[in-house]
Amino acid sequence: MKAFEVNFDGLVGPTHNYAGLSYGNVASERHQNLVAKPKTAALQGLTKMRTLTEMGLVQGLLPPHERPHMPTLRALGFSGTDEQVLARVAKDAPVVLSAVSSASAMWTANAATVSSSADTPDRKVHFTPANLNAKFHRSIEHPGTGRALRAIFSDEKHFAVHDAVPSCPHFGDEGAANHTRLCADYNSPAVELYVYGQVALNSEAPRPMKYPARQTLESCEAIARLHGLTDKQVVFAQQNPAVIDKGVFHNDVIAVGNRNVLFYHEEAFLNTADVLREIDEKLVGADLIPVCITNDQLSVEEAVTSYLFNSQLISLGDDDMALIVPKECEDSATVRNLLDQLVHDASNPINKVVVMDLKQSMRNGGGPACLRLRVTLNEEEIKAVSNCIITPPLFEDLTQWVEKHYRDELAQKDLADPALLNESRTALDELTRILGVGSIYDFQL
Ligand code: SUG
Repeated sequence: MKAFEVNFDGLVGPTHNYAGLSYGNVASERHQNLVAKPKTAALQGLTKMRTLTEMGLVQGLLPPHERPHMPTLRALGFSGTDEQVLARVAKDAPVVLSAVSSASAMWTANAATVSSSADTPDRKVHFTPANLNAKFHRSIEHPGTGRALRAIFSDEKHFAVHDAVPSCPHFGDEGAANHTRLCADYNSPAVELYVYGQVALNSEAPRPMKYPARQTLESCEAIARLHGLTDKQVVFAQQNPAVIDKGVFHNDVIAVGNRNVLFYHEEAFLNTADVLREIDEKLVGADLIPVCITNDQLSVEEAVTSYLFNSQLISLGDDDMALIVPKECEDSATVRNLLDQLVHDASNPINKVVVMDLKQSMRNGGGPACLRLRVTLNEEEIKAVSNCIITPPLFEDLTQWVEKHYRDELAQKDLADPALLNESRTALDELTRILGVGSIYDFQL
């Protein structure tokens, strides 16, 4: 049966803001306290979704989370009416208010790790929501993500949604941003590449000196076990700690793969030659096509500012591939030249580049690849997805919904405004009706 890569993009939530919450993510730190434009951010994301549908891809979306998340504030001891809770947290712990207001669930590459039914022993698509325990504002996402995934992938004949692995540094997990499914064809069995930043239990193993390594080998192993994968189906590779210290907080900031192509920077991994050999040995029905960018061609620093590797690498038909790159790639003559060489190089199938303006998300360190969760689905599974597949009418409804409910601008001081909480709840309540996903938010239960 034919299978497709379906991208589920995160719809940007109404509280999109710049709080500088992600130490180790240079864009997040650099843009702290900037006034955000939530409406523009959501429309930029929707435009990317529409562009991919127009290129012939099946495109899905995942709904935003409820923010500010009042149950978290109450669990932290803030009490009284919602207005009193907001006033107190704004005064006593403004960073906590920023964290529970973050629209970070938009970066659905961190929502979960996904194994396709072609890879799993029970022939179901398996999802494990990421615990995201490295950052407080992200650690509160996984219960909401699990609920949304269970609403959308509700058919237990085809889908299995696990709970996140235990949320502690030992099992730090950032989801699909550190996971790549390499295969001959979407419907053929794959090698799943799991990239980790450190080994939690081995203090001798290399680890970054400056910035945190968010993903552990132990969590990668746990997820592969949960999904029923065997040794022959997985490759565990360590990220080069030196690039984490240069701002590569997820592997998808320095590498992207599609089918049998791996586009990566030479500094991305430790022991690169071994990693490539193991992938190639385990890949069934095709040879790996490594597309390496060297230090001489592009520095790691420029890879981080341009976000070249945070592109989506997509298939156009059977033979051709396109890179969906952020507009920031156009700002660098080096990157422009590299892209030009890449599309004219007949030794790889990449022959088209599409530029997207995602500036609002990019300023928080979220490029095209961060904004999407890839789910390989065959024709029958696509039919079983309850909702959330983009069609032209749904795109129109969502655009109108954003225009109606989102603010043009949002600053840190606005997060304490009780009107923002009400606006957000009204918007999300309406969204669940538009999407037909039922009640998925705490305020609806
Ligand atoms: O976890 N930024 C996100 C960006 C996630 C990007 N995802 C991938 N690479 N797949 C993060 O660091 C910044 C929020 C703020 O500072 O307001 C933030 O959470």
